[in-house]
Amino acid sequence: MSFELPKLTYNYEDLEPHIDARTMEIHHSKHHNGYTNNLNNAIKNTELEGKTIEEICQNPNINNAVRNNGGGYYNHCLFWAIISPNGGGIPSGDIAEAIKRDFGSFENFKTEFSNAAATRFGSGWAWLCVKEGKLCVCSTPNQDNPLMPSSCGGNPILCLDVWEHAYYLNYQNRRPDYIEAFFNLINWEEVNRKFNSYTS
Ligand code: MN3
Repeated sequence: MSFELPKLTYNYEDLEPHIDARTMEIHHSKHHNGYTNNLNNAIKNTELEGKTIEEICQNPNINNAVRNNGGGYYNHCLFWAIISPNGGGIPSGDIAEAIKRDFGSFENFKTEFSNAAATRFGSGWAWLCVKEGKLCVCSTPNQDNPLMPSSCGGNPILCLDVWEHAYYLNYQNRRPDYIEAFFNLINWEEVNRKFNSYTS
């Protein structure tokens, strides 16, 4: 069994004007597809073949090819799942209560997450994780993620890709505008489902 590029539940143009169709097409069909193929090649005939992507990311002995492409595979799978043309707004349900409990307010969470995304130098990701039942925000370089041993060790439930390939066609150097637009796409129902899967 090898990893497969996930099909999106929306069309490339459906996230406009927040993420443009051309960026989505290149990001999914070229970048994510590349990580997927390179991951499959990097684990072929090794002890990692047949492991889940979470097990691969958590393995402390992975080489750079597996780390970069396994991270790239996992991170983009989560990213596509937690954005939606029908997303945005403020969360409700258990995740809303946990955000209020752990950040004080939704606005405080938004500020902390946006700062993590804006201040990640170069290429990387911003994350909302569940760690020991509590929410936390962090960022990682390159295609690393919180599951990897050198990172926070939480379970990711929300992420934002801040590589330039994720926004440059539409936003050029205006990363803060892209971060603000991302909040119009967050699929809070899906984030809530992931939150509950790690807390109940
Ligand atoms: Mn990307």
